[in-house]
Amino acid sequence: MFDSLTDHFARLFRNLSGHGRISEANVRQAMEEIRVALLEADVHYNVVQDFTKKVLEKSIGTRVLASLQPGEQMVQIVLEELVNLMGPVDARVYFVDPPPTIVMMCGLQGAGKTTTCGKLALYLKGKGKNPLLVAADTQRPAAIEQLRILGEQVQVPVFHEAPETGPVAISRHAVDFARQNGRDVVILDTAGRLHLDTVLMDELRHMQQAVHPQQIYLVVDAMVGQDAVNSAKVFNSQLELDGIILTKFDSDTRGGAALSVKAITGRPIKFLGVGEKLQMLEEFHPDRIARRMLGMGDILTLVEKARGEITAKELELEQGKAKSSFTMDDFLKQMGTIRKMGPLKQILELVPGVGGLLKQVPKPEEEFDRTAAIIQSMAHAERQRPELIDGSRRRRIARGSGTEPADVSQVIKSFTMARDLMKKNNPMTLLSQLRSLRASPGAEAELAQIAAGKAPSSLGGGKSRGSRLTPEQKRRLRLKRLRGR
Ligand SMILES: Nc1nc2c(ncn2[C@@H]2O[C@H](COP(=O)(O)OP(=O)(O)OP(=O)(O)O)[C@@H](O)[C@H]2O)c(=O)[nH]1
Ligand SMILES: [Mg+2]
Repeated sequence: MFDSLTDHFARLFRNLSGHGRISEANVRQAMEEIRVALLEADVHYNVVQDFTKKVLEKSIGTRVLASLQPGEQMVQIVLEELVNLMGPVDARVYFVDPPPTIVMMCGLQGAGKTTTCGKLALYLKGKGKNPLLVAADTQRPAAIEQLRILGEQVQVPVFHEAPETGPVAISRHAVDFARQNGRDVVILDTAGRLHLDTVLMDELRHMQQAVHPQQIYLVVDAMVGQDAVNSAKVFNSQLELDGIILTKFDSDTRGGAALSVKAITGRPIKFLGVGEKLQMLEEFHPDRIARRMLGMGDILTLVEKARGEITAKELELEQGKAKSSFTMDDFLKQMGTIRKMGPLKQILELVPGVGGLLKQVPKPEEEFDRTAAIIQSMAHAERQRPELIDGSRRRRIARGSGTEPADVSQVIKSFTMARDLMKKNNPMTLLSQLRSLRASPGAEAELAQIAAGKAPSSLGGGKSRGSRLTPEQKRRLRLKRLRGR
């Protein structure tokens, strides 16, 4: 996700932090670099101009120029302005009383409307709602079947009628059905068109007039960039959108659509689609995305993902292990749990300070698989007590797993570090930390600090309390983390 943008920012802040103080000329030069980075990320020209102007105004004030930590101050200003650019947004869906709340999904062909209907149904079910999916795309015969299958997967009923009935009548009938059957949210899947045309807009407007949806969401493919933003503007002028759902955010999007769409259309992004699977819908939080763009990680989202995957039983087992003996087998299991949370690259990007490291491990899945193969090639006793592994055992394990002895050493080293971390500094394991973070009342503030790169102690970054670093050393360490190295 926005690799190039993050790279640009990292380089820039690294340069700035090299100076004890910075001059107005330094700030202006940095702004020029930010301008280029944003344009390359396919952010709308007007948005870039406006953004750089705002950052520049703030930066040439005393806050940066008179500061002893100009680089950090500048990062903070850029962060604030990125957040302002994408927000504010309330990611919640509003429900009407009496029900049902009607949500209409619209967008160009292939943007991800039907998939997003399924995702939203699952998300709302998680919020205790009883949604009804409606196949109001009568253009493509296969569309009804596609929605029916999705409905089955998320266990939400799908209302459909013969295509000849037409989308307007189908929508009306669906709302009646929902009223009579206690379905409190109606999600209308509509037809897409290759281009914006009056037929599409007329159809959507007729549906709107027939059932008065309380929420109209435009589904936009993040990969399309600028063009997507332009089409969003047209949709908004015709339909008065309530929000935008940006899909395919897991692909190699440059970030342009995410950064431009609010400024251009005045409508906020409400959700992000981050994968084809139905649980891969994230609420949109501008501060979290801005942090990811700056390579600062996103602990809050990480915690939310962990919440879904870590079972109480796993946690109990792990905590027991942390107290007694943590073995290679446990290490393997822990890796398996993290893998379940989603594509590793996506997960790792959320960890503060890890963004930059990903460059060195372009395919973390393969790295995980290799580690697993190495552990699986160890004898039972070796997994319990890796200190048994001497030179000849190491060569045997390497042969067995198709790796090099140095790889085996590396795995043992990572394992030892993880084990020591649990025993000494962090009595709580990684998984239990993720779980406990959400449970404690002050967690949000603590996490915001961690996410700001201040003290990622909970993820094994070392404790800041009680350390004997000088303020200058601490400052350097913080900057290093901010830069994701
Ligand atoms: N990687 C990724 N793929 C997605 C995401 N959302 C949707 N897709 C894929 O995009 C393709 C099109 O999705 P659909 O939901 O059929 O799109 P649509 O807008 O309903 O398409 P039409 O009804 O033909 O206009 C499918 O292959 C989906 O799996 C996402 O967030 N990430
Ligand atoms: Mg569709």
